[in-house]
Amino acid sequence: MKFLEAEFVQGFIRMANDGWEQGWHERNGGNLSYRVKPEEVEYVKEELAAGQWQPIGTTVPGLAGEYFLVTGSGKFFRNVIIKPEDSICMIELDENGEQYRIVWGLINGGRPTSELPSHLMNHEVKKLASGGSHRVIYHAHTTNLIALTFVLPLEDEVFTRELWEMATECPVVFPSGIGVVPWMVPGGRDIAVATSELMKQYDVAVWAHHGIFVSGEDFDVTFGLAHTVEKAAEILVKMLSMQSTKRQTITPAQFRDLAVDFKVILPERFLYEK
Ligand code: 2HA
Ligand code: ZN
Repeated sequence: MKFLEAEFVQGFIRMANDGWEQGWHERNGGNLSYRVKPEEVEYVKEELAAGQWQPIGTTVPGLAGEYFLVTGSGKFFRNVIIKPEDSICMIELDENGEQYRIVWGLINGGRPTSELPSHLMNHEVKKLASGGSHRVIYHAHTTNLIALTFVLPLEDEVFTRELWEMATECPVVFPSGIGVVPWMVPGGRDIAVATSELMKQYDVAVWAHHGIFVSGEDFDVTFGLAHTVEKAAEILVKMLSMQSTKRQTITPAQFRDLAVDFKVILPERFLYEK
């Protein structure tokens, strides 16, 4: 029971359930991973049992020897809270970052998330870019953000600016903006490479006609980021449903004022004149 009582495991389960309750995880949609701290591995060490090494499908040397808690492929977020040992697993990576093995969970068989290459390549990028502070990668099927990928141009500048305008907190919560990945086949190395390229500069990417992909330091910040982006998307969907144009909005000059007071850097490329 110690494994399931560990704070990082409890935090992971709570976040998965929060996503389910938001309606972002129909059936087996979405996936979550957490880069476990050495002291957390130590805490549960006695309950780990190593399975067979398996290829990751990509190479992540920057994560060699690390442990991750991940949702299972084909598993339902809805079930994580009631049967975590069947729905999630902890994996260990080998010393080259080429293979993984399950060390806990998925007791009825199965594999880690189908998006494991995307998760690990993004963990590798964000670990480096954040000096090691980022630990959570989350993918969800956020309804309103997906809807917007049918009507907005698939450009980072447009998604960032339109969502910033929908709620004053947005530029403070995601000042570096949002990257947009065009429609791609999910689960493979190509979408992993395209996403990790964007995540070098952003903490949020949109997968066109598919969902959101976010990175953060802990469960609260990462869930909060997805929640904030999706809330802004919902406001934009509502606004566009009432009227195709805005009567008034937050202006580039007002964003610049906000940046000063809130001590954030808002790249000028998002503050274009319309
Ligand atoms: O089914 O969401 O992107 C899991 C997914 C794949
Ligand atoms: Zn998905």
